[in-house]
Amino acid sequence: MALNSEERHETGVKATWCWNGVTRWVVPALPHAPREVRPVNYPMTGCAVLLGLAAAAATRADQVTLSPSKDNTIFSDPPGTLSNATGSYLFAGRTGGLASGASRRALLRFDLSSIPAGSTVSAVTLTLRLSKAPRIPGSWTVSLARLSADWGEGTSQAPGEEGAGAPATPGDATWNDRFFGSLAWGTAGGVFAPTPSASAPIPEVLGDYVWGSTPTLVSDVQGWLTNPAGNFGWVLLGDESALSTARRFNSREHIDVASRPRLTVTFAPPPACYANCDGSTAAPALNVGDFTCFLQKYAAQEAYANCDGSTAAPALNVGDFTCFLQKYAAGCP
Ligand SMILES: [Ca+2]
Repeated sequence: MALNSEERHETGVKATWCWNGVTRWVVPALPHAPREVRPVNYPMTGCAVLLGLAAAAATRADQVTLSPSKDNTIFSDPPGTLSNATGSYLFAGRTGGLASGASRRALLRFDLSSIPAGSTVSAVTLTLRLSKAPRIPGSWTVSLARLSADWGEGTSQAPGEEGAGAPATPGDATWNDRFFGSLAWGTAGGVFAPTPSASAPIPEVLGDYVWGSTPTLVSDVQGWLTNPAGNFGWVLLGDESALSTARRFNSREHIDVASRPRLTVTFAPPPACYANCDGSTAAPALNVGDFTCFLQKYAAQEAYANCDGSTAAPALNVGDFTCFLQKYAAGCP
């Protein structure tokens, strides 16, 4: 079925009506014209085509898979000065009773600079390789929580299976310090968001595990794109309410590159012409939809909304509205 250019606008609205079995076309609202709704005689097969086009337009996305830029493990064992900066493994959860029942927490940060500024993130997943766990059948929850303070990866390296950690070196993250010897966490064990961004049940069976995309994971990464200086990564938390819940995952230093932590980010790059916020292709490229789009991205604190590129906090402010209006007035080629 041929579709004229108008029909490529506002496809999301059409999708709603398609589910009702009634296909209607919303004429793109012009700044000085009332919104008009008129029915069109598309059969449901035509509806499917429309939905397909909508999906194609909405999923014009790129994807990157990143290794951590740093990772480390902190250990609660007194006096809280153990670390494992350059080891092959990361740990999360509690040890068994014979090993004091102490907790381990892993820290991971990813450099997002390969994602174009102004991109809109749509999905984020983390994959870790479980390489050791107590031989007790059953799953324990392992969660990711956004860290609120920076931390270090020094030169410590735990021996053997690495579960006992190693004495921290200057600049290492430990249970007490985010930079050993110079800066304490403030709260021992790390400072992070009280609500996890993602959680997954991790059984004792070794292999790859994926923390699937959640709105909070997406907003974490989107926020870090907008404000890279606030990107301190996540803490990986095991279940610390019981003994023997610890899980060991391969780190960014593991010799098997394919088994290292992988963060996959799906994103839509910014439009070629900034003011064409919704990326519409039919004429006129600039219309009221771009204002709605800008407001939505501003409300969602997306990097795109930082039109003037300011770096002082808050990055998004009234200057971005002025900037958007100026770019809109200047038009698109
Ligand atoms: Ca490391």
